[in-house]
Amino acid sequence: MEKKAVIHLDLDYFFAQVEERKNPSIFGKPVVVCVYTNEKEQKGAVTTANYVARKFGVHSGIPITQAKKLLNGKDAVFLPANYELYEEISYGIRNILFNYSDKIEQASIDEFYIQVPVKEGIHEAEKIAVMIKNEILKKFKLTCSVGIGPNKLIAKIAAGINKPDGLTLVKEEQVQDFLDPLEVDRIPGIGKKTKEYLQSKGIFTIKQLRIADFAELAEELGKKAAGALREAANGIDNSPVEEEKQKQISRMVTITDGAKDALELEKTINELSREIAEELNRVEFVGKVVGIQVIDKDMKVYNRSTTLQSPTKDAEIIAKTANELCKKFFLEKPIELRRIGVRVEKLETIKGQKSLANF
Ligand code: DCP
Ligand code: CA
Ligand code: CA
Repeated sequence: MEKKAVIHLDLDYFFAQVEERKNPSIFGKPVVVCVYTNEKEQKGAVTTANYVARKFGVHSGIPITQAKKLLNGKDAVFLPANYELYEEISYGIRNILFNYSDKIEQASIDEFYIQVPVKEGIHEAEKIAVMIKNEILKKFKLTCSVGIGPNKLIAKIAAGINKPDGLTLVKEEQVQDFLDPLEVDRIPGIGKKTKEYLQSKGIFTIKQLRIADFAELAEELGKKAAGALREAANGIDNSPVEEEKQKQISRMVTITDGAKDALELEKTINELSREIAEELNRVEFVGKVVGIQVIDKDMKVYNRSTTLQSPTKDAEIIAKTANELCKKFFLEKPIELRRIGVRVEKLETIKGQKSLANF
């Protein structure tokens, strides 16, 4: 059987880090990203804060009023959450990951599992993780923390060990030594309540959990929950990286200085469209939505798309639609282009479409 490793990737202080990149003048100050429920009274909750703000006790979920008290006189910056931007960057990062593996599971807006084959050993996965980190840093100027392990559980726990900008590798034979000294709430799913319960039983570390009296835990937590804890404490996790069905096919290129005029850009879009059409033909899919992604010199990402009359895999239709989107975009936003991408989404199988047509 082919050997595999799992990489878990989690962006560091995601919303706040994006805000720092967008506005470098706030770097170094406490930054708090908020969701306001009442704009006037400035009420609401903190979505996240950068590490400078965290030193003063600010963290996700606390009321904004409390954060303001904690940061009183600290020259802190309070910003409203800009979900559209975070989603776009999340989408861009996902696209980067597909260059390294096609087995990708997005676990949240800033978290991904990436399964990679390793023939020679897990160090191959480490190399891939380093390349991914570098590419995300280069393209989005964002740091992330990654964990590499024999399964999703170990990769996820490892990613949380050295934040920010961390990289933690746990080999199969190191799993138990890695887990044993950690506190029980490093195991995903162990929240405050379970932690307190376990502590009341004298169980603080994963090792203590591993050797605890299972019958006693099962009696109080239920057999299923206790069983899950025991498996986790032993580093066992057989859950697969849930590969999403391919939702889109995209191609992207960096624009060199010579290719900035409209004609050059059109040629580039035609070429990308041709590549996408080839891929659609290969996998026997057609798509109903054609989109473009434009990234400007400050890494700002823009997406535009159109729904077609009927699904296609035709290079000319894709190219024509993408070129129209592009022209419209540049009329509305004359930005300095760095990268351009074309994508086809809302994919369906040609077979499925045929049977629909025959119906
Ligand atoms: N988030 C939120 N409300 C929460 C928790 C998180 O809105 N209660 C948002 C803001 C975070 C993003 O989700 O930036 C990712 O959550 P994480 O838990 O991964 O936290 P961060 O990325 O902010 O920080 P860390 O560096 O600890 O991963
Ligand atoms: Ca994060
Ligand atoms: Ca996260």
